[in-house]
This record gives sequence, C-alpha cells and structure tokens, in this order.
Amino acid sequence: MHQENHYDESQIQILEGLEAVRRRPGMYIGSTDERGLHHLVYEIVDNAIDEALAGFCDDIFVTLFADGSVEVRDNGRGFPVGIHPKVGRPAVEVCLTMLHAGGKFGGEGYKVSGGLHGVGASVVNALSSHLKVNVYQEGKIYQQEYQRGKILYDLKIVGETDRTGTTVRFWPDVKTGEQPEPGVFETGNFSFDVLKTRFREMAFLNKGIRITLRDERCDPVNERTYHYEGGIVSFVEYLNQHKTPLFKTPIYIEGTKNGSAVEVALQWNDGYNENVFSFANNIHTPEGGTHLAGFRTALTRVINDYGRKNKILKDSDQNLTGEDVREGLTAIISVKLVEPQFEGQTKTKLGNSEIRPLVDGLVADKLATHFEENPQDARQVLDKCLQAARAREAARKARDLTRRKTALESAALPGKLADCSERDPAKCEIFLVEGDSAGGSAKSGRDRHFQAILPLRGKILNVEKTRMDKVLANAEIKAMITAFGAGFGQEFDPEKLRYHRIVCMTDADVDGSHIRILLLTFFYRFMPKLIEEGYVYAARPPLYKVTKGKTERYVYTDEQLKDLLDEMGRDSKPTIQRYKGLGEMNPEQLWETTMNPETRSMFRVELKDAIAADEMFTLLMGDQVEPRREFIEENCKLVADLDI
Ligand code: 1YM
Repeated sequence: MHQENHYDESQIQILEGLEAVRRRPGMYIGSTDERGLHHLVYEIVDNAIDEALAGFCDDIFVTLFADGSVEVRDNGRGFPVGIHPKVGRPAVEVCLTMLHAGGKFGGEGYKVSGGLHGVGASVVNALSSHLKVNVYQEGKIYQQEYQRGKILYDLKIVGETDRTGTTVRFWPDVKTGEQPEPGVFETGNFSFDVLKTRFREMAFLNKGIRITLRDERCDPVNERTYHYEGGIVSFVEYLNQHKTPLFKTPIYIEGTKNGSAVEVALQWNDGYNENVFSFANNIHTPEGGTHLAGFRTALTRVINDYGRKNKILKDSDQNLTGEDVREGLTAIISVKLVEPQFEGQTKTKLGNSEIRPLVDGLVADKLATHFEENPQDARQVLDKCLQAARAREAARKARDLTRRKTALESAALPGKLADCSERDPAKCEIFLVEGDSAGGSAKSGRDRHFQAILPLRGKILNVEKTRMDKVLANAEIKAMITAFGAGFGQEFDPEKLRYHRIVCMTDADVDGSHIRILLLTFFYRFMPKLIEEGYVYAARPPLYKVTKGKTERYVYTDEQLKDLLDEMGRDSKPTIQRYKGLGEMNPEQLWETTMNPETRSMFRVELKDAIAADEMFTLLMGDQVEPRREFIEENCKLVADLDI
C-alpha cells in the first residue's frame, strides 16, 4: 500500500515535470523551429556518445523514417532496467519520464556530450507524440512506450537477443492542426545535411566511434557512415584537404589532468586564413573561452622562443604577434571536462578558469618538443610567420591611412559613393553595383533619402588568393571599407556600420554570380560578423519583362515565366524582353524591380556553419581547380541559393 502511494506521488511529479517542458519547450531545447527539432536527435545521440566515451559502445546508427520518426540505436550496455531505489520504478523509465533524471545517478565520469541544455531523454519524450525504447540486455529485449511523455505500459520483455544496446525511436510532436493536442514543433522536417554535418563533427571529435545516418524517406535510401581512427588529426586533415599544408601530418597533442582531457591537432597551410575551431564536451564554442586562450598564448610564446633561440628572429625587439603565428593555421582544440561552464551571449564560450593553464602548459611543452625534434617543420612555420609579420606591417601602414581619412568623416568617403541623406544606420541601405552604367541607373533610380550607391568597377579582387597588404591596397576594397565605416579584421565593429543593409546588386548571370561570390569571400574573410549578424543581402534583378497590351510583368525565374505565359494564355502573343544585365534597365525599371522595398525581392545571406563556409570559400576561390569543378557540379544549387 505504502509503495503504491509513493508511486502515485512520483507519477504526479513526473507529469508535472514533463508538462512544464511541453508548456515552455524553448527553455529546454532553445526553440521549436528547425533548430529545436534537430536538438531532439542530438539529445538522444549524446546519450549514446556518453556510453561510447565510457568505453562500452562504438557503433551508433541513426535512421530517419518516412513517417517523421527518428530512431537512434547503439551497441552499449543498454539502459539499466533494474528498479531505481528511490522511485521504485525501472531506471530506464525514470530516465525517460523524470525531468533532470537523465545522466548518471551520481556516478563517476563526465557526462561529456550533453547538448545545449543537457537535459536529456525525458525532454525528448515530453516533446514527442510517441516514443518507444528498446533495451537489449542479458539475453532479453525490454520495451516501453510513451505518448507525450505519459507511460503507455510498464516495461516488459518482448523477446530474446544475443546483443546489448539501446534503441530509441521517437515521433516529434509537430503542429498539424489535426490532432487533439496543439503540437510543439513548427516543422517536422529533418535535414539530412544538418544531421550529417553534426555527426561527422562528432565522429571527428570522438575517435573510433562509428556513426551512421540513414535516410529512408527517399528512394533510393541515402546512407553515410562517419568513423575516424585519427580523431581530430583527421579533422585537421579534412579541413586542409583542399589546401597546401606546410608539413605532412598534423601535430597532435593530448593530456589529462584532474579529470579534464585536452586534445589539440594543428597544421599550417600556405594560405592566409586562420581556421581554429574549439570545442568543449563536443560542443562547438565559436565564442572561444579559456581553452582557446590557453592555446593561443602557448602557440605565440613557443614560436617566438624557438625563433629567438635559433636566431631566426634576429633583433631582440622583433616579436611575432598572435595574428602572425596563426596565419594559415588550421587547428582543433577539444576539451572534455566534468562541469563545463558555458558563458557568453550564446552560451558558447568556455568559462572554466582551470582549463587555461592546463591547455597552455600542454601545448607549450609538446609543441616545443615537436619543433626540437622536427626542425624542418619549425623552419617552415617560422618562415611563414615572418612573412605574415612583414605583410602585417605593410597592412598597418595602409590601415593608418584609412584611419587618418576617417578622422575627416564624410570628406573621406569614396568619391564614387552616392551617399544617402538619412543618418540612422538602421534605416540605411548601400547597394554595391557592378559596373558604372548600372551604377548610373541605380543612382538616378534610388530613393536618395535612405539608399546609397557604390559602383564597383569590374571584377573585384579575390581575397582568398591575396595577402592582406595587397587586399588593402585595392581601390574597390578600400572604397567598401571606408563606405561601411566599421573597419575590418580584428577591429571590425558592427556598431559603427553606416548601413544595416549591404546589398550586392549584380547581374543575373554567371559573371554576376561570380562577382557576388567575390564580394562574399571578402566579407567572410575580412568582416565575418557582417554575414553572421545578417547585414548582407543579395538583390534579385528580374530575368524578363513580359508585356501584353497594357500589362507589364517582371519575371525572376524561368519557372515563373512558364507559369505567367500559361496564365496569360498563348493566343494573343505577349512580348518577352530578356534582361542581360542591370545596365539594360532604365532607372525607373531598376527602382521598381530591384530596389523599391515595396516591390523588390531580395534575400539575406546566411551563414549556417563556419566549417562548411570555409570549405566552400576555399573550394570556390582557392588554388585547386579539380575539386572546385566537382564542388560546383555537386552544389550548383547551393551556390545559386547563396545559402552558405
Ligand atoms: C539510443 C540512446 O541512451 N544509451 C545508453 C544510455 C545509458 C546507458 C547505456 C548506461 C549508463 C550507465 C550504466 C551509467 C544511460 N543510463 C542512464 C542511467 N542510447 C542510450 N546506454 N548502464 C547503462 O551511466 O552508469 C542514463 S543514460 F542513468 F540510467 F544510468
């Protein structure tokens, strides 16, 4: 009797807990859009990754089904099925139905992965219209099912098995308007690409684990497996695959102390960009933190010490800066710790202070040893850093010039710029226009109150293949930097931007796309925040004008043209004018089709994933021709969409 009462009580708690999750899902998974939906998968996969990190599992299999459900299967020990002493119910049921019961019951070891909020399987259960768990353990298959977190039946044995592991299949609770319950997610559409990218990253970060993603929603079925015995060394090789590394194998550094594990892999290439990605407990930390800080200080110190000791750095006051030593550097820093503290605006900055000296000490020690033992590698790196330092000096001079000019305010603005009269940046737009003739039409057609025009002459410089000093000497680049008013590189400050909409207005043809990509490459490498914070847009000029009698219609795609012609009827023939370039439009047409906020169509350039973006820009703009061709063939849609 007592036992039963106790059960009732905990049942009430369970329902209240999960009800809280359903009422405010954003608090637990961040959002109920596509991002939140994918988060459900990560929560379940994280449990399997934890089991792998504990040393009991090496194979994780994720399947996307046509009925909207996702199944995650691992070959670990299987969720514990024994009765939980406090609650009096099987542990697996407790984990899936009690909020914050996920993770270890005070066990040792770190729950390493743990998504954004680390709340685990019960949250997924609460936010699923249906969930089924199977545990394979000691020759038996156990099963239990739930509906929106409510238990449908007690854990039962449904068969025999000779394997061990856990399988969780869930149907996210998507808003459909049909069911009695209102539903939680705006969309139920899982993206193969988004999941694939995350699983590849996880496989890199956790060497030896095999993660397979299988998409049964399409015919033929799509399947990818990720498995890297090299771990983050393979990650660095992958990031450098289309670049030219300075030495063959990435340097690998690892160590543990007080339960924290540190892994670093690094390799320089002959390019000019820094590609350093840091992770804490498998979570990408784009805002950096103590692990990144420790890495950076050690790197700069070791290289300066080595250079001085070996007389590569001549006079005692010559010092390489952090930027110098990181030019062309690709590195992964991955730490795993018991109680990670995430800080910063997006909670993606590691705050644990004990990590900084740990990473610093390890990197300093191992890197110095590596350089002593591999003097050719060290020499290559130092030569590279010295060249970077010289370019930096030249760039500084160029920068001083632009700075001095800005002191004169508007007088310093580029002569070609037709500025707007409005001074509130939030209301201002600047159109970067290809060619002087289109620039002329745009200047006459615009609303000069809030729209500025900067005509750009011909192809702009490919910054991917050019060093900083040369980039800054380029007239079109200088004009953009001064017009935007927010500086560039480390000093870029979006607060100072003079326009909150920066619109690339190029022709709707191959050359136009190329110029747009060149512009985006420049933004991405020199002022990435411009893209990250959503200031960059691409204008969409029309492809055709269709005239019939007194009606004039502008058409932006070939598909639209077909639809319009069908709609107009083929009998009385309309006139179709194909626009070859913006220059062919008169100012009124340009205003109406491409610039007037009421009628135009333009889209914001988004940056979804820094790693994918780097890959894309390297491929599109770098040295290697063959992979670029393949990439464009595979991704022509992506390039057309500008969905970086
Ligand atoms: C498809 C998702 O959740 N696998 C999984 C989870 C657990 C264990 C094994 C596990 C952990 C421990 C002991 C332990 C979890 N168990 C718990 C809890 N795959 C998936 N595989 N035995 C098995 O941590 O000591 C939480 S997660 F809390 F019940 F132990």
